[in-house]
Amino acid sequence: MKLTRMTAEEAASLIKHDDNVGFSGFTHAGCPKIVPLALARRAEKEHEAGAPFKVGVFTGASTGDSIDGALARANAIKFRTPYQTNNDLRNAINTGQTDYFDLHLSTLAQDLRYGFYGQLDVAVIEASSVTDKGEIIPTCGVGITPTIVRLAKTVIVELNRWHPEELRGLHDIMEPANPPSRREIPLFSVRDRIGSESIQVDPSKIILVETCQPNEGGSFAPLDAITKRIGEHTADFLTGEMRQGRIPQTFLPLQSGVGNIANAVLAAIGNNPGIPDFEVYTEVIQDAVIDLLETGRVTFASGGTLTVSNPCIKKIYDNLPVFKRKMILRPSEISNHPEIIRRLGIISMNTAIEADLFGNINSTHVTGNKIMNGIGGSGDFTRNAYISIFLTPSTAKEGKISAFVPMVSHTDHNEHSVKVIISEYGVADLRGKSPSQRAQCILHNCVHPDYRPLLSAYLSKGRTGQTPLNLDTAFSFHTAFLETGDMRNARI
Ligand code: 0RQ
Repeated sequence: MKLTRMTAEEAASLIKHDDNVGFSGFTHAGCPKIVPLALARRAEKEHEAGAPFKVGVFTGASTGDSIDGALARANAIKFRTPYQTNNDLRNAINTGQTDYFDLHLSTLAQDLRYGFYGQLDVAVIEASSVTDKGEIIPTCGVGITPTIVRLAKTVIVELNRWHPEELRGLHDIMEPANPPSRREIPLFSVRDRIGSESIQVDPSKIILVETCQPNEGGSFAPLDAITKRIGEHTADFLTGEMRQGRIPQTFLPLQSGVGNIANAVLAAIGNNPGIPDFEVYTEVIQDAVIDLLETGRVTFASGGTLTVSNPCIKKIYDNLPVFKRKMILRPSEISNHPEIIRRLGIISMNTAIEADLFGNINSTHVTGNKIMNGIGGSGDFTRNAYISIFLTPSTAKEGKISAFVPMVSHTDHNEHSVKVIISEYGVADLRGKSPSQRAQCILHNCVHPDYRPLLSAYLSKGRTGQTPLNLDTAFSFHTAFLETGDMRNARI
């Protein structure tokens, strides 16, 4: 059958107030653009006419500005999950305009299948090719696409000709069955293919919208002295583990999180001659991985998305046959699957906003109340990794904020999941240590010298017991920041 074709405006008009909408992609990669922009314009018109217009938004992770930015500015988001990084959306969440619930990325697709969040009305996805029989090839990010196109009543496909049709073969699409019929995920090495190259959708559900839009990718900050030191400490720690025989000489697959620090650390590991060529099993493939694939330091990369700058995606597309031999893109349910992370022995490296002296990590909130981005896949990997590492500069905002505090103002990863913390000052290996030993280890290896006396005083006044916590001053760093703008004014 011939697919139904529409303009972006016509397609957006199919979405009703209060609908639940699922979008393809993971970070800016793989996200539709012109239909969400048309949806935002429509919401503005409805609001001008005095009519309510808000939709629930599900995505793989963060999105490009055309989804989160445009819809947040149009006040068109009823609720949003999971990870987000857009400034306008962040403001909408932190001012109470939009409800947000944070979620482990591996669980969203299955939660939708289980019906936890109600009916999914419309899926809006980006594709590099689509046939009249409903065979769809995604672009450079997969996310929750296989699940939302199956569950939604209407599937709007933005066929984006900016992406080459030859992307076929880059993806490996697999959706597990629901319990009690669920079986093991048969993935035993980073390179295994366990699914199909394409996604099959009932063609009668498809509305086709054609476009040619570039990616909405940003760029990465160059390596500075602090991220360089963090990278070197991480590489030294990993080579030490190899010398001790705790990491095999063939090495183990690496996961690295999102952002500048993760990108820089991966580059530093790649530059360390003590670390053999390695594989990457991660969610977000950033520029550094592509550089290392080119030099051969990374021998294969499995991810959920190509979160790369536009010059980098151009390089990939110009050499697609070569990169297709060295990369696979999977749905987030598989790229972040706890079973696979545990089985492959992945070493996870994610960035913290703050850590406390006992090894609890806050990845998401500033002063406990304001969301930054979200947990993303950091929980999927941290809880199940062979070794879970957190990276952070010892201070933020010109030293007025210490990344190491008496007690985290929000807990995303608790002391039982976090094995190692690394700042530019050094490595705190928390394995096998009691809470008091962990506190001393973090204090001496990771904390900025400006904050060592304060944290030392805090520990010396801690109550006796298993954990030297002092309820009276546990949040003294945060209250000092809120009252004076500088944690160095904390009263212990
Ligand atoms: O603020 O942008 O105003 O300068 O946070 O910090 O140092 O640039 O580091 O880009 O790597 O982001 C944790 C947010 C770090 C990110 C976080 C401020 C700092 C700066 C950014 P400015 P940097 P990064 C897989 C893994 C959670 C999810 C995750 C993240 C801004 O890595 O979202 O790991 N992680 N997913 O100044 C106040 C503090 C602060 C602080 C830093 N203690 N208090 N502000 N900042 N520490 C990815 C996916 O799943 C998709």
